[in-house]
Amino acid sequence: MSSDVLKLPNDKLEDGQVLRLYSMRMCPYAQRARLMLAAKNINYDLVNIDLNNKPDWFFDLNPYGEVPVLLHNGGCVYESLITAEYIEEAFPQPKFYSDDPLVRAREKIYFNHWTKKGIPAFYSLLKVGYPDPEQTKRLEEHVGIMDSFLKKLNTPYFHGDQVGFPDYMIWPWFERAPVLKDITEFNISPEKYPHLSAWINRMWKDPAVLKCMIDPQLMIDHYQFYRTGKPDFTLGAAKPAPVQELLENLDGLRDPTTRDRQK
Ligand SMILES: N[C@@H](CCC(=O)N[C@@H](CS)C(=O)NCC(=O)O)C(=O)O
Repeated sequence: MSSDVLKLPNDKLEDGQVLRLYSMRMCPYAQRARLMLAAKNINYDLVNIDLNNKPDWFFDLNPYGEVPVLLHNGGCVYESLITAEYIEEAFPQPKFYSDDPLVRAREKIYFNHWTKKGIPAFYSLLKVGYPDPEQTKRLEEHVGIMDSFLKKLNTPYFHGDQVGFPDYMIWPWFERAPVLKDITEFNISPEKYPHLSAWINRMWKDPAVLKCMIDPQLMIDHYQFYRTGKPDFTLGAAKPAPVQELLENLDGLRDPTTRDRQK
């Protein structure tokens, strides 16, 4: 699995690989797909896209120009939740969604809440980059709701007694909790969020979580850049990223709105 060679959509898959995922190392949305693939032990071709230099053909795959994008059986799927659901359905064993429609609906409520309310609050605070009281309160509310879901469920995971689909959909942002704490002092303490804290500790023991874990230093470096509006998406690539040079030229950073197609 070589992730530093940019492969075109019609490039042949290597023997033993069944699909290709376009990703970006630090992307939590792409991590949703990576977690599902890891949990199901599926071989795939991982290709990281430099989101500052997207090839034109990438927009043919996903008009939003975002990762993750999954290629399988001549088709193309994007949007992380849809992609993860596709993986669950296309590779049904082992199963990570419940067969019971009511349980499945409830599980969707959990990750839907996190996606619609928690994630925007997470990024608003991260972008401020210091312990802003208003944004902290907003995030506390939604992290609190996630804690109360688990409390009401009274099971170790959002999926029940075992890790499952909702857990993997929510996890990537909680893996980033230490970075958020580092930058904004937002703390998911066991005193304030006992159920969620216990879930985080359990999730850290999951083999798929460990397999998809992002180097914490890489994550810290990424989010420092992220706050400047000009993240370096090649951090951690086989070729060393020019971190020092970028840091020295912060004033000259391109406006993030110009992040677009490769010329
Ligand atoms: N709603 C999308 C969001 C995906 C997303 O925002 N991905 C980011 C990377 S973490 C991206 O590709 N951004 C494009 C860019 O920065 O130009 C999903 O769930 O897949």
